[in-house]
This record gives sequence, C-alpha cells and structure tokens, in this order.
Amino acid sequence: MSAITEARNSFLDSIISPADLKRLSHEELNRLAHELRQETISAVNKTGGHLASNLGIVEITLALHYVFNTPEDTILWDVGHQAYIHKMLTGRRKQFSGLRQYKGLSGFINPLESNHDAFIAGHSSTSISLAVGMAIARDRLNRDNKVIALIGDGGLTGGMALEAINHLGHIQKNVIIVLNDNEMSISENLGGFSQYMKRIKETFFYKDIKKKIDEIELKLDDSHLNPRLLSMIASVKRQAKERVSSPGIVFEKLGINYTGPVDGHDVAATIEAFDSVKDRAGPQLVHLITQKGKGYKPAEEDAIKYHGISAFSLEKVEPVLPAKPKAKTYSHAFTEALIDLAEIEPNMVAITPATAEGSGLVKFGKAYPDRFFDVAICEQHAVTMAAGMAKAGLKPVVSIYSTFLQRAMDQIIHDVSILNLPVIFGIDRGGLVQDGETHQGVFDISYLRAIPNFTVLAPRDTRELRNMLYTALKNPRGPLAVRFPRDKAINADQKNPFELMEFGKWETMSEGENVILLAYGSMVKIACDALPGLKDKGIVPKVINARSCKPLDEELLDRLLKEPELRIITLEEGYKAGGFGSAVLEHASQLKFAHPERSLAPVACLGIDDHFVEHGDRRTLLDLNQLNTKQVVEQVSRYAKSTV
Ligand SMILES: Cc1ncc(C[n+]2csc(CCOP(=O)(O)OP(=O)(O)O)c2C)c(N)n1
Repeated sequence: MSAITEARNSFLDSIISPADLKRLSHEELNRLAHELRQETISAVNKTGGHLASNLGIVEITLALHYVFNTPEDTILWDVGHQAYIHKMLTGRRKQFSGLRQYKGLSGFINPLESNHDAFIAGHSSTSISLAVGMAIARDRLNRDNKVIALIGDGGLTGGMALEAINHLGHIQKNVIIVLNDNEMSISENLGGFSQYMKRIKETFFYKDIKKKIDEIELKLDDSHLNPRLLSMIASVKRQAKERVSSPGIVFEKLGINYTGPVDGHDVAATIEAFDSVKDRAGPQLVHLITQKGKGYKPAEEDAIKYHGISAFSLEKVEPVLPAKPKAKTYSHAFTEALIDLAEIEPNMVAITPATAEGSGLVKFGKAYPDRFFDVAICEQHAVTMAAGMAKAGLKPVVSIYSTFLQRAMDQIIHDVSILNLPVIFGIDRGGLVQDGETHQGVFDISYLRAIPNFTVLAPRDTRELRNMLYTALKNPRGPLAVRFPRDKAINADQKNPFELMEFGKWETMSEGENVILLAYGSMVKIACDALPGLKDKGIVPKVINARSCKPLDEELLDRLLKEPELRIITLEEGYKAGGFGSAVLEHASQLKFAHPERSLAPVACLGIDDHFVEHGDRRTLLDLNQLNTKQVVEQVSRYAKSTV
C-alpha cells in the first residue's frame, strides 16, 4: 500500500456516522478497512502521529461500532492513542489535516471533541477502572447501556488495570473488556502476563494439532498399534484438549468470563465474538489477536519505529541536498551520559517504565543489558523498586517522563524520600509537549519541591546535565531529580570530562544592572536570547542560571533581595503555582518575616498560569504561555520600567 497515493474512498465517503456501518456486509466492511488504513497512512504522513497502533486496530474498531451503539453504549479507550479510526467513523474524518496541531484534532480521545468519546485518556491502564465506575453508576441509575473497556496488552501490564480486574471479578458487573493483544507495548511487551497471553495464543496451534490427531485416529486401526505409541497420542491429545478447553483460565479464576483467542483482523469473527458476549451477565473479556502496523509493510516489519512517527517520514523523496544529521535531543544526551557513567560507577543501574525508545535508553540496555530494567507500564513499581535497590546498595537512575512520574507520587514520598534514599530521577519531557493536557510535563517542579529531602535540578545544557548526574552519583544526597525538556540539546556534542558541582550555587551568565533574570533549566537560553531585545529597550539585566530549585542559592538570593531598587524576575517552563518562582517568593517572605524593617526587591514570576495546556507543537505552546523570547522581552521591559 502506498503512503502517497490518495485513496479513492467509495465506502468511507458514505460513512457519516457509525449507524452507516450497520448496513454493510462483512465483505464491504473488509473493503472499508482497507480504505481506512489508506486514509490513516496519508493523514499521519502529513501530521505525524501514532501509526502502527491505529493500523492494528481497524477491524476491532469497525466491529465495535457494528455491534454496539455509541454514544449510548460506552467505549473506554485505554491510552487513547489508537482511536484514529474511531474518530474517522464518528464524524471527524475531515479534521485529520489538523491532527495534533494547535486547535486541530487531538491525537487522543476527548469528550470535548465528540460525544462518542466517553472519557479522556493519555495515560495508560485506566479504562477498566472507568468501566467499573460507569457500570456501577449505570446500574444504580437504572440504565441499560453496555460498558466496554478497550485495552492493549501493554496497558494490561499497568497496576491499575490489574487492580480493576481484581475488583470487577469481585463485584461481577456487566462490563466487557476487549483486549487488543499485539504483543507490543511501545517496545516489545514483557512480563509474566505477556508470557501467559503467548501461551493462550498457542491454542490456535493446539486446536490444529487436535483436529489433525482426530483425523489420523479415524483412519487408524488401534489394535495394530504399539501401546507406547497409543499412549503418546493420547497424552498429546489430552494436552491439546486442556489448552483448547481453558485458554483463559487465569481470567476465569479471577471471575472474568473469557472468550478467545480470536483473530482481531477477521471482521466477521470479531463481530461474532462481540455478539456472543454482548448480552451475557457478568464481566466478559474478549481476547483479540492483532498485528501492530497491519497493512503497511514498513510498520508491520518495524512496529517500534512506527509506534509514533513524525510528519512526512513515510514519503521517500529523493534528497536534493545531503540529509542533515538529526539533532541530538536531551534524551540522547542523558542516555550518553548514563553510558559513560556506567563505566565508572559499577553499581549504577537504569530503570524505565516502558519508555525505553522515547528516552533513548534502548542504547543503554544494549551496552549494559544486566544493568537495565524495563518494568513495563509500571511507574509505581519502577520507583519503589528503585527505593529497594538504593537501600540495598545500588545506585538506581529512574528515567521517566515528567507526566508519567505523576503516577508514582506516593512511592516517591513514602518509599524513597522518608528514608532519604539516593534514587536519581532523570525527568524527560519536563515542560510543554505536543500531545496536550494529558501529557504536559509541567507539574514536576511544584510537586517535587514540596517533598523534604529532595534535590530538584534543571540543567541549562548538556554539559551541566552530565555534571549533575555525575555529582549525584559520586556524592549521593538522597532523592534527586534532574529535569530536561523534549527538545534539541544545547551543546550536545560537549562530552566534557565529568566535574563535581555544588548544587546550591547558581551561575551568573551575564552581568547587568537593576534587573535580575533568575532562569530555570530550559528558560536560561530564552533569558539569554532576550538580552539583545532588552538592550534595544535600554535594559541590561543580569542573567542567572538558577539551576537548583531546591536548594536555592540562598546566599546569592539574600544579597539580591536586600537591594530594594532591583527588579527580580523568575522564569520557568512549569506551573507558577508552587514552582521555582514560588520558591523564590517564599524565601523573600521568610526574609521579610525575619527582618520586617527591611525593604526587599520585588519579585515577579513568568511561567504557566492556572490552566490546562492543550495540544500543539512546543513552540506554539511556549508562545501561548508568554514564554518565547520576544514575549519575555516585552514583559521584562514593562516590569522593569514600572515603579513599585
Ligand atoms: C502511564 C503511562 N505510561 C507510559 C505511557 C506511554 N505509552 C503510550 S502508548 C504505550 C504502549 C501501549 O501499549 P498497548 O496498550 O499494548 O497499545 P498498542 O500501542 O500496542 O496498541 C505506552 C507505554 C502512557 N501512555 N501512560
């Protein structure tokens, strides 16, 4: 299938709402599936997005809408990254040119976009809990709609999903769990559950064997056969029968009725499976086997690469100019630093909760396979496991996206921080990201800063990132976070020899008068870039790289605050509420409390206001939050010129 060919969508054009599907034959649904794949490939080629997961779920989506009736029936999409087909079938096909763009179609599920989206999603493993909640509400309010949780085998590794299954088995509500099993999370799925599912799939094979033995037996005259051979045949048959008769025994024992495994690319079989469980009482699980990337060869062959891809990466345009090497990101710089550090720190280990690809840690895993732990989509386990490792003498580094660390808040406090354990957190995607409200990495400064014993750092460039990690490993001081944005790394090729640093000391980037810019992490560059614009307006500020939010450089801050004619402005890519600027203000108020007679320099804060930030590329989101260079120049000059 070509990515570039524009599809002639005769069936798709006739689908205005899911009701239109119901008049199609199975053959026509198969043709529609083909058109939907074509449409998805050309859309994602233009905007980027989650390709392989969506190609793998086409027939399941068609069958769901064929059998059930949204919005009356409730479909809860786990993660929500695989709902493109659902969006196309529920009136949003024309909006795909704006997929993931600011004010365009979200890459995830969202009821604000359509009443066919029953809930929001972005973080994994929530669908079954939501389904249980909605089923309880449905029954109490005397409604009779169906509640369906659609979850991947990756999502099923998350603790919440298992907690919900445990409760559902107990409470016995009418909930249908649709398990889309493609053996993949972003990387290959792993763990005991994943292995169990592989065993279930062997049912296909055993069904075949049993059938073949039955056929052979019919043709044999038992009386002439060696008894040992007969007993062998009987044993193979018995094993095959056991496998075929109770493939989903674990789910059954948990109180969930199991149906499957079913080929999830066979529309007719999938419809039949949904029809068979639709009106059954009690919790149901339909196990569907699919292939990630189905129908687009490159994605079938490399589902990891095509899980999430950027725009136009599918088209093969002959390069006119030699291709530019891809800029190194902070994720790359972080992984390179870990690989270098592993050489000098034999007790250092690295942990990722299913984000090895995005965080670049795959490379570390290849270099140090026995010191690398991908724990599946299990942020809470990752953090508490790191606490155990640290207590027992290892030096764990947890690589985690800011947004997903939210999942492990209690583990950070209860398991890591109370005992002051030296767990290092490499916080990736700290700041604004394209995926929208569910994925913004904007809370970490505020919530980590509030925890006793924590050191909270943000480097201004690669060199500082490396030295922060080195110092944290050499001089362990309890829990410590180093946060960096999803962006090109500054000074990415500086593989400086490691140097120890003093965390509670800030760095002066440029000298100036009257106005002090205290910039944190990614905002140091923007503060420095604002200097020429400010100079044009007659303002020459002093720029300080406030690399440590906790501890603050109290000595320097006291000196600055004690000069009331100064204007201090903090800058951060995170929420103002409780963030770095807040830390500076709290310090100022304590100083005033201790010395009420003193006049202090006023402090103003630039950062993100009290609202959820939607999707769009990072530059647009920085603009929207008044954090680009020009906007910083405007705001600083207005403030500097004001009298207080
Ligand atoms: C709590 C959380 N951690 C990590 C992620 C990142 N993530 C997005 S999709 C995905 C894989 C999901 O696998 P699966 O549920 O099997 O869906 P598939 O893409 O294979 O269809 C992961 C780990 C996430 N969304 N939420």
